[in-house]
Amino acid sequence: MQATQTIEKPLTQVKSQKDLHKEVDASAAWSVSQIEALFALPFNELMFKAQETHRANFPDGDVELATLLSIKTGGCPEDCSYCPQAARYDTDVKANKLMDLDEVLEAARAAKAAGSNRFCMGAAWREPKDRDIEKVTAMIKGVKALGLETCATLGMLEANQALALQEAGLDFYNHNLDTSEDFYSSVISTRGYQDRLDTISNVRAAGMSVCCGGIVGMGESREQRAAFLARLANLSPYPESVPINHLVPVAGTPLEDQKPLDPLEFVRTIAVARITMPSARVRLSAGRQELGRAVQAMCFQAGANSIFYGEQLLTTGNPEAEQDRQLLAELGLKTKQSCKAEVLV
Ligand code: SAM
Ligand code: DTB
Ligand code: SF4
Repeated sequence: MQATQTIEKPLTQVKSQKDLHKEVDASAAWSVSQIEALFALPFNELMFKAQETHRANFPDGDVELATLLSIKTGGCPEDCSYCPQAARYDTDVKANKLMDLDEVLEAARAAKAAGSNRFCMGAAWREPKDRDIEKVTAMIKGVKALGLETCATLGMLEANQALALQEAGLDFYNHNLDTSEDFYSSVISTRGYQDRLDTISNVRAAGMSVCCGGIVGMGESREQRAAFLARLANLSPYPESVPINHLVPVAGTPLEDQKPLDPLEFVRTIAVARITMPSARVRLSAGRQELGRAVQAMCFQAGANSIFYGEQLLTTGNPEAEQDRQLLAELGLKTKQSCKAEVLV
């Protein structure tokens, strides 16, 4: 049984990110009711706690820039209700084959030139075949050699596939829990929650960092949002990167008419993610265009310290890079320094 943690847990002193991550993880365990209690705090109280946690864990206060590239778009056999890439929904997305290595590297070079820290390659697969893994490992090696952090999101992974990606130099694997376990079955039926947890544990066992978050605003209750964050925060250790997507309701998907979540509830969700996963990079992900500048500014105050950067997510739009640079500059936010180029052996 996991130990519980009070909301009043004292802040950890400033230490290296790696130490903090291990230390916090050892004692972290959140009940759904504790997380609901955070959600229920007066707004300013919640924001204050989130800021305190953020400052104690990220003294540099920088924002990470991650650029996405859809290396294999559309035609996916899964039925995720939010996703424009599912073959069964009549959306504007056309299915494409896996991109060539050269095209991927060209996009990665452009991302690097625009100041990106991380390059994340996404594929609309239920799970990759072994021959896909071979092609993606060449991409990972090439992107890594440019001096970018690498991330991939290719669907479910077997242990040997995770190992092959890690050996190629993959730093992060993105695989989302997406929502709470009890809401999950109303969103996706073609694979289960446990399948997701199994992939995450294969990624960990292979020695890669985990990028795992989800989507809010799909019609879930606050309690279900709290349960979703509890699952993330209680992963042992909790993910190093936590993308929080706001649903982008795409025409043709079952969620096309979903009413948007109250923006303040979205900001609360970011704050609660920051408090419960103090040393994780909390990424303001899909849906930023719809949020607008003021809500995004509140999200940064609430502890978001990463964004998807570049005018395209996978198939939907994102703010222009220049617009984001201006927003960050206006808010006086620094961007994370890019990691150094690595020499391929
Ligand atoms: N096929 C792989 C998978 O499902 O893991 C990787 C790509 S999938 C598009 C990655 C994530 O994008 C999903 O888990 C979901 O959280 C997010 N996503 C997809 N469509 C979205 C939408 N319309 N709005 C917000 N987030 C979305
Ligand atoms: C994540 O959590 N969000 C990104 C990334 N991981 C792969 C994807 C967002 C996709 C939004 C819809 C689209 O552009 O197709
Ligand atoms: Fe396929 Fe991933 Fe979209 Fe689900 S979220 S339909 S698995 S591409």
